[in-house]
Amino acid sequence: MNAITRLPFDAVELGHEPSFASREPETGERPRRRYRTIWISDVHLGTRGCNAELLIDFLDSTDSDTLYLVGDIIDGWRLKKRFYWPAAHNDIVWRVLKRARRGTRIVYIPGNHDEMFRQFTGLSFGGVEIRRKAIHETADGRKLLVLHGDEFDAIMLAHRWLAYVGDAAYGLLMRLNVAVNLVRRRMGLPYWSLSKVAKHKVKNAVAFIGHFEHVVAHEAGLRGVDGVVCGHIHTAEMREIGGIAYYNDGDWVESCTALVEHADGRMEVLHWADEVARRTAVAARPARMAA
Ligand SMILES: [Mn+2]
Repeated sequence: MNAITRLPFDAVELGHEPSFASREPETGERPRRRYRTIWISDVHLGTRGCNAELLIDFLDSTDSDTLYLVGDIIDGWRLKKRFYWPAAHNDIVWRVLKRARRGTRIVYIPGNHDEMFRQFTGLSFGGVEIRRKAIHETADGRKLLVLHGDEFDAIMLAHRWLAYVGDAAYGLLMRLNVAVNLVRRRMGLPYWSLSKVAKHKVKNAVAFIGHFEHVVAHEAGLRGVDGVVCGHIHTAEMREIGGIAYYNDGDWVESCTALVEHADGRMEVLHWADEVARRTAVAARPARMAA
């Protein structure tokens, strides 16, 4: 193995494009699924919880006219405490910037974990527009308010004690989730969200999520839009609440989900771990039959 090809800084000095990771970027083996719009949020780059591999796979498998990054993309809180930045996290930034260069409109709405970027609201970097919130018009003419969702935390004050108690338990659960999936991957099993299962079993968490959804939909209704797209609570959803379409694109820590708009304005939540599991099952079938 040639050492130079593995060191991006040597490559820069030699005048080549820096190769950020051990794998070839954007191999393009699969045809990309085309959507009108894609929303992703709560990626939490800079933490061990981020499922970078699945997100890279998603970015390499899809394309869209517009991509919304709906907050908590980079976890500045965690990075401040402890610097963690593996090559795969660079790969994600690289892919997003390359998308902008290919002509995708990219709107970045920072959340509470990447609030340091909020000071750049109204500016544009490398073709990425930074906004506090946005109004998206769907192909079927509906107006959707797009925001991260932490702006409703104040209204959710009644649930603060739960958030506080929940935080410690949540951290432990996340570490467990990483450990469980490390073992699963070694055993050749697909990604499985422990926290997703646990969270849906905890009644309080369900009540909290339900309350958040109602608050967000109500606030969106007051602003005269047809619907709202947010993230923040790491729970993908798509439903009607009081005449308002509530969409949540989920996250890439627990559920690995994205919200997409098809060419005709139809919306869908994609569960990427399931998509990958399905693809590998299909690929493995002939081998299993031969054995
Ligand atoms: Mn958040």
